[in-house]
Amino acid sequence: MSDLRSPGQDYFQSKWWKRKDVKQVVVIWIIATALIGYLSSKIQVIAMGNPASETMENVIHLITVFTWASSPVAGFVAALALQALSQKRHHGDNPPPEADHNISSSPRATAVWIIISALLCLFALVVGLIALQKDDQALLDRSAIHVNVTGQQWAWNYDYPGSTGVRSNVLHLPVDQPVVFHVTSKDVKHSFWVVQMGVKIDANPGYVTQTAVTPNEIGTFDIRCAELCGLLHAYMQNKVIVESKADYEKWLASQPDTGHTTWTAEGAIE
Ligand SMILES: [Cu+2]
Repeated sequence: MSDLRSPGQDYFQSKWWKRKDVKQVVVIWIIATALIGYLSSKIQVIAMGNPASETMENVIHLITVFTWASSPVAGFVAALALQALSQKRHHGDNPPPEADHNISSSPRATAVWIIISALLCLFALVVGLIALQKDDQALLDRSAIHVNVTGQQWAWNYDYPGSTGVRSNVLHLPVDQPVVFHVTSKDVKHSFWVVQMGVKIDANPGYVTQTAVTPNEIGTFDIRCAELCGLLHAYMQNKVIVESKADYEKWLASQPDTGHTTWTAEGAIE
């Protein structure tokens, strides 16, 4: 073997795929990819609960696709680490022999990795943009009701434009009815997150952001702040009650006029 060749060249000019350590890495890679892909996608979805809107079903689909697309990368890193850690370690005074292969000096390996990561990024960008476009279309639904959402340390309040000044700290929504949220904050940045409906948007002081969803399940679901906003951020959560149209109308009519509805339906702060 010539001393003039770099270790990386040796590695790729020998029949590297027949090496025992390479075969071990490939086997661990396949197992780790399957485990990481399955567990990561399942645990995330279970943690968020059953979907309460079509938007959430799309979000779960997107999470699953992204997780499976990235799990071979995570699986490969895990396989290299596990294979290396499982080898005999050197004990005693004599140093171990230098490694006879060095993949870091191989231009071919570098090129393969750059191409794979570029393709993965492009895939995430295109699929993500397509999903976002669906959310934007929902904002234009003319049959939607409107709710103004105000975040402040550390609570959410909901105003119903067009009602008699109804303000509530529990969100009520009619089932199967599109709703547009106009979201702002009184103090610092928060993030309005209706967990089981797959809706999340920043609440910024001085601005109104908008998002929309159609709840399709009757029940009680979680609303949380998803932006670290101070000491009691973890407690900045309340509930959304999705009910029949009749129950919703009854609830709205039973609420006292608090004089808090200060926005227009378009979301501008008056
Ligand atoms: Cu917060």
